[in-house]
Amino acid sequence: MGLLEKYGWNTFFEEQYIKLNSELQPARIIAQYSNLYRLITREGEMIGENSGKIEFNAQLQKDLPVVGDWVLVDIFKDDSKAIVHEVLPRKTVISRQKVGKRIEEQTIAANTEIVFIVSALDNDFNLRRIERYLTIVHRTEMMPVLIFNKTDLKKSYKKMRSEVDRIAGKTKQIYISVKKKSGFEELTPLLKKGKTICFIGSSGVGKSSIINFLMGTEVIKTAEVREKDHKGRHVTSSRQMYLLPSGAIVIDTPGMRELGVWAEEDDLKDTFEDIKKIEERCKFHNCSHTGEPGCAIQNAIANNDLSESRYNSYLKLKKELAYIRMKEEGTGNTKKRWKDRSKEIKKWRKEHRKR
Ligand SMILES: Nc1nc2c(ncn2[C@@H]2O[C@H](COP(=O)(O)OP(=O)(O)O)[C@@H](O)[C@H]2O)c(=O)[nH]1
Ligand SMILES: [Mg+2]
Ligand SMILES: [Zn+2]
Repeated sequence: MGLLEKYGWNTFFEEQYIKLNSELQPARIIAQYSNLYRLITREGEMIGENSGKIEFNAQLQKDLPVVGDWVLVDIFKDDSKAIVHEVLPRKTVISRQKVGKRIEEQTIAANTEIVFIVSALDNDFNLRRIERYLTIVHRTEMMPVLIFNKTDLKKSYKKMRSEVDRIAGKTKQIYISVKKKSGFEELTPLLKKGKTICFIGSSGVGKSSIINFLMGTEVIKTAEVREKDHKGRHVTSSRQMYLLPSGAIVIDTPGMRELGVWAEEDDLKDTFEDIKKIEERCKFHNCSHTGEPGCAIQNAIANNDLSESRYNSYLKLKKELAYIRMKEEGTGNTKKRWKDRSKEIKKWRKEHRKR
């Protein structure tokens, strides 16, 4: 098996590549730094950077390569360096909403099959946040799995588990403790050779600890490749891919303090399947659930079949997503974007001349 195949290269990407009839070589982005990448080529691991053209043509962050992407590169053998010229079409991509005022999609990782949404059974445990994570995964073709770490902190997590049961729908739940090395018999069957799994979740829930445990060594603390940034300080990549002994490929991502959901209203139907079902039973087809007679939602809340906080969470997300859509459709936005983008390109060029 070649190196690329080990890192998930398959017929889907092979076909895209053949169609392009390119002289460039395929490579996978395995780590991202501010201006550089680490990538796997047929000839081994290399440092890579974007060509000026790819930077110039990218109008938005989502047009640029991200961890997990398959790209086409030109290799300079002497210094094991590669120039990224093109991104192959993505099979899947997981995105969030960019932090900041501007409404923009921010890609987290590309070409992954499964997403582990990691939470911890500590004071930070939050059902509403889990609903947000589920929504960004439901938007994609990927399979979400809910991982609950730090079971060792609770004498019993029965109550938490029953709360999760009420929001998880069909999504698989796995309860583990890295500290006690327990619960992994449920998780390991998912770590299939050649399949890519992305870990997401708040900072501190144990994503990196789980990956270290699965790797069998402390890769994340000890093997972080450091790149000098232009100020001479050391920076470490926060998005990085690891090849597990099982042959599965995992992507560690930095914790997100606040998750901006990037989705469409329609994506909520998977996260809130229960609410959608209840709504169908309202007497009036266009019921607003705010006091109409025969309202199934209000009835369900009164009977405690539906928790009010879950319903409010649904309404809040719906509002947020409607806002994103409105902003996206707003004219003038694209022009402004283009202006911001050319500023970024100028900055990028300046930095590159320095090096
Ligand atoms: N009690 C307990 N602590 C854990 C467990 N797994 C990880 N931790 C601790 O949680 C903290 C955050 O872990 P880390 O892997 O850095 O989280 P990340 O930010 O999601 O990558 C560290 O201090 C870990 O030692 C566990 O199963 N039980
Ligand atoms: Mg981490
Ligand atoms: Zn109703």
